[in-house]
Amino acid sequence: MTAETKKKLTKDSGILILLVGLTGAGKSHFINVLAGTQNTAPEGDSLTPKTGEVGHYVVEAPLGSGGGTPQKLILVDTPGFDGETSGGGDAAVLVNIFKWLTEHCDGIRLGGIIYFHPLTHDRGAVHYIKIKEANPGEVHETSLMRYLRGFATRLGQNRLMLVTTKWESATQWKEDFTKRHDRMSEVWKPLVDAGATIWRFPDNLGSAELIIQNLVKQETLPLSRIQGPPSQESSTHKRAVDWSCGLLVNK
Ligand SMILES: Nc1nc2c(ncn2[C@@H]2O[C@H](COP(=O)(O)OP(=O)(O)OP(=O)(O)O)[C@@H](O)[C@H]2O)c(=O)[nH]1
Ligand SMILES: [Mg+2]
Repeated sequence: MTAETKKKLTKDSGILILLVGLTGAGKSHFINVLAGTQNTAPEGDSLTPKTGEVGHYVVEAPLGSGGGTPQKLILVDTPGFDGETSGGGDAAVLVNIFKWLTEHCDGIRLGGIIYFHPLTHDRGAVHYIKIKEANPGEVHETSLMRYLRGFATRLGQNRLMLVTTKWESATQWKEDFTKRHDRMSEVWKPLVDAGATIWRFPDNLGSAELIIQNLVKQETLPLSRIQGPPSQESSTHKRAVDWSCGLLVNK
């Protein structure tokens, strides 16, 4: 397992998997579980956002029960949504992701995107939907939900994995987290309708491997699937902003 920063990532480097999610949801922790170490990707404490910049880690893809040829995974760790580490909120996180992909990748194939949500967030649905008190029947999606729907739509079936984390905290909460997970599944229905799938990560290697195996058993995709067609715009920043705005457009 290594953190590599200089060489461009090509189709021979491995399969790229993008890890995104709320700050503190456990993106970096997931990498460490897969790597079998505690400090490959720096994890945060319980109070402050940690990962401030996009970066990647290389791990061997877990082989399924049928064996197969060993492959490398390029796990891309990203700053958390709602973390405000870079200022500018979720849109700024997306702009950073686009810039990183543009600067560091040259032909690498995409396996998919894993999105993390911690069940410890009370009223976790607020990250995705808003319901007006005056009209409870009217549900509005947050921009985060619309970004995720943009990813799901562009990726197609089974490529956006929505993963609930921090299951073992349920014992301290004295609450059945299955209910929270099921509630999130209802909230995420528009994402599932767009092709996303929902998974549980009870903080062990087996469940991390299961999630990864279900991604990599499918054909890989060109990175352009999420980046969109080549733009005439010469400035990377402008292209990144156009891209993040494009994700908001419902298609
Ligand atoms: N109990 C439990 N703790 C977890 C789990 N995942 C992460 N943690 C802990 O939660 C804290 C935050 O995890 P990180 O992996 O740093 O979260 P992150 O999503 O990378 O957060 P940012 O880098 O701020 O975006 C750390 O103390 C982790 O050890 C989990 O599944 N269960
Ligand atoms: Mg992190």
